[in-house]
Amino acid sequence: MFENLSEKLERSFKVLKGQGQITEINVAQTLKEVRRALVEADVEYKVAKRFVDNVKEKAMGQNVINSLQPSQLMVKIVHDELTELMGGEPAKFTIEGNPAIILMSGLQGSGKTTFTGKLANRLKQQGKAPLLVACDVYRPAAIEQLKVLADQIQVPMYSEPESKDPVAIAQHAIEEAKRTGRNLVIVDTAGRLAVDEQMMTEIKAIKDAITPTETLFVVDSMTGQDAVNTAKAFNDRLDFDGVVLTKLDGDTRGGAALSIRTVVNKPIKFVGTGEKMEAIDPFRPAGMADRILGMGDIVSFVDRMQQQYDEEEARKLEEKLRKNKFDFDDFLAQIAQIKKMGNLKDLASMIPGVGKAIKDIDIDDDAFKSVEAIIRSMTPDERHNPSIINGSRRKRIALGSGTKVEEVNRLLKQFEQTRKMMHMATNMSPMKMMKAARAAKKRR
Ligand SMILES: Nc1nc2c(ncn2[C@@H]2O[C@H](COP(=O)(O)OP(=O)(O)OP(=O)(O)O)[C@@H](O)[C@H]2O)c(=O)[nH]1
Ligand SMILES: [Mg+2]
Repeated sequence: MFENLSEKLERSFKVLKGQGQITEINVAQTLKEVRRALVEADVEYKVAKRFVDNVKEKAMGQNVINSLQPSQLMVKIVHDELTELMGGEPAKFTIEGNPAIILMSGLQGSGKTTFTGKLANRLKQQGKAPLLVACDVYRPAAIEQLKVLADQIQVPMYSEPESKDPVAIAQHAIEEAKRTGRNLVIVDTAGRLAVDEQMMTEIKAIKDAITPTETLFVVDSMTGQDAVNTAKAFNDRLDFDGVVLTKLDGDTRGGAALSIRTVVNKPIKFVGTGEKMEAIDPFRPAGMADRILGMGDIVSFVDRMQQQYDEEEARKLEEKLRKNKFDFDDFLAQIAQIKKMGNLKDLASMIPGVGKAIKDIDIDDDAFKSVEAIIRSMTPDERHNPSIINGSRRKRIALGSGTKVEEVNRLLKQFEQTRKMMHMATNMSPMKMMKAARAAKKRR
C-alpha cells in the first residue's frame, strides 16, 4: 500500500543525508521532492502546498537541536505533519443508543455492503447484537448479497423483497430490532451518484427518518482525487459523521487518505483492506503515517491479532502442548486461524522492517496449500498419531495430496521438531529452557 509514495518520500529525505544541519537550501530541496511525491500520489495541490509550508516552518524552527541528524529530524517532522493531515487523534466512533443506528452511504461499488458485514462482524465480537438492513431496492441481487454475508458472520438480516420504499424498510427494521432485542442496526443502502438528484434526496430522507448514531460515507481509495470530490458532494447533502476508506489493499496511491480530512473536515474512521470479513481496521492517523514512511504499524498489527485471538482456544492448545497431545488436527486449526487474519503479506508488512524486505516476495494464503493438502490426505488415526505414518503410508499421502514423498517427509519432521520444542517450552521454567538450549547448541 502506498509503495510509490513511500519510496519517493524516502528518496526525498536522502537529499539531507550527510548534511550537517538543516538549512534553508537543503530544506527547500527536500520539500520540493516531498511536494512532488504528494501530488503524484494524487493529493490535492493546495493540500500538498500547505503541507510542505507547515513542514518547512517546523524544520527551520528546530535548527537548534544538534543531537539529531537533519534527515532523521525531517522524517519525524513529516511523520507528525502527515498524522495531523489525517486528523491527528483517532476519531471517536459512537455506538450508543438502543438500538444504535449506523447508516451507510456512498457510490456504486465503493464497498458499502462488504463493509456493512465487516462492521457487524467486528461489533458482534465486541458484544453487540447487530441487525443488518437491506435498503438497496434497485439492484436485483442486492438483498441476496447482504444475506450471504449475514449468514457468514451469523447475524440476522431484515429485508422486504416486495417493497420499493427504503425509508419505510429502514423504519420497520428499527421496530423489528426493538422487538427482537437487537441493539445495533446497520443500514446498507443502494449505491448512488452524487449528481443523481433523486437518489441523493432518497438517502437524505432515510437519514432524516431514522436519525442514525453514525452516518458513514464509504469510498474506494483507488479512485484518488475523485474520492475527495465525491466526499464533498455527499457531505454537502448528508453532513455525514465519518469516512470509510475501502480497498487500501489494492494499488492505491494514497491521495484520498491524505486529502479527505482536510477537504471535507470529517474524520476517516475505518479502513477496509480486503474482501474478507476480518479485513477491517479502525483508522489511526499516526499508524497510517508510520506505514507511509515505511516504519510499519505495530499497533494496528496488535489490534488485529487481539481481535482474532480466541482465549479459550489458546488455553486448550496450551493444555494439549503440555500433555504432548498436539496433533495434525490442531495444526490444521492453527493454519485456519492464521488465514482468518487476512492476507499474510498485508499482515507481515505491518511489522516494522519486514514490509520492505518482503515487497517482492510472493506470500499469500497459498503458502499453506500443500501443507493443508498433505494433512487432509491423512486418516484421522494418522493425524492423531503421526508416529504410525510409515513408508507406505507416506507414499499414499503424497499421492493423495498431489505432492512428493520428500514434502511429506519434510512436514512430518518439522511437525515433530515443533511439537518437541513447544512441549518443552510449555513445561519448563525459563532457566531450564536456557540450559536446554545451551546443551542442544553444544551437541550440534
Ligand atoms: N480488495 C478489496 N475489495 C473490496 C473491499 N471492499 C469491498 N471490496 C470489493 O468491492 C466490490 C464491491 O463491493 P460492495 O460491497 O458490493 O460495494 P457496494 O458499495 O455495496 O456496491 P453497490 O451496492 O453496487 O453500490 C466487491 O467485489 C467487494 O468484494 C476491500 O477493502 N478490498
Ligand atoms: Mg451494495
